[in-house]
Amino acid sequence: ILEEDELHRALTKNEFELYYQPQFKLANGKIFSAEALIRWHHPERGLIGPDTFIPLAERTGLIIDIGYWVIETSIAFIAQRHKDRLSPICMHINLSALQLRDAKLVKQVTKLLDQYQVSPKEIGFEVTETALLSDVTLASNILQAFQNMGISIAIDDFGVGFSSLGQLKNLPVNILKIDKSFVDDLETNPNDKKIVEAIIAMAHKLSIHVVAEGIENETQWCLLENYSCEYGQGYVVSRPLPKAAFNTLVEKNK
Ligand code: G
Ligand code: G
Ligand code: NA
Ligand code: MN
Repeated sequence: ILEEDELHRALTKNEFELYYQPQFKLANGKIFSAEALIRWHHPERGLIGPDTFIPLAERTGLIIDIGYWVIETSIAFIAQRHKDRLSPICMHINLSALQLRDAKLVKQVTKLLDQYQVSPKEIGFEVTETALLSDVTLASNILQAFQNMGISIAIDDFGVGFSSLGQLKNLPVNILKIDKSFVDDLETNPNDKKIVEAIIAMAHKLSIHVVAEGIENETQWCLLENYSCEYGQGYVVSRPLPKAAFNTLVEKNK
């Protein structure tokens, strides 16, 4: 069982690492952005994924400090890419529900962007439908402030939560990420095909871009492209990678 103390230690001893997974245009496979995904190098257990420790971090409130570390590390990575004269990439950062109730968040992000000389256009935030449920007004005010700055806002895992497409029109949303579970069954389930097609059409009518998650093969890629989905993310192009491998892949993809 993971303990709160270990999570504290992970932060102070620098045991976390960000991996980066490319997001690409379905039309040509070109990488234009990425999602930052946290990993934990546990001294006894080895590499641990977020599903095993983010829930504990949320229960204990440590997600605030961990989330801040994730934001700063992502922004620092973009700044380093500038210095290395690498191609521009928009970095998408996951936010938990608790972070969307933290009134200091907007100021902190503004300060980090300024400190690292990174443009708001170079980052985006991903939030789940359920994260928006707890205090919709405060959460949507925070997201609106980010959107006003030029930071793009994505709804993650769309379709598995409880929000409706109707709610989308009241939220500051630029991107909708179709959950992997729909992509998984595209080839076999005619209903999933129809749902995905409808989600994409509706999003576009609301001027919201669509990213399909968890694309693993060319068949899924083609189907999604035929439904006018613009962007994708998945093993078919790359798994989440440590920063050096990510940079190499992006340069090769140019
Ligand atoms: O990296 P992986 O594909 O295993 O991610 C599993 C889940 O963990 C995803 O739902 C993802 O959104 C979440 N996750 C990954 N990194 C972070 C992070 O930095 N903060 C938060 N809140 N969630 C994250
Ligand atoms: O919930 P969120 O969408 O943020 O989580 C992304 C999760 O999906 C991460 O755990 C990431 O490693 C995983 N993932 C990304 N692409 C693929 C894929 O093509 N196949 C599978 N099985 N998992 C994927
Ligand atoms: Na995410
Ligand atoms: Mn996602």
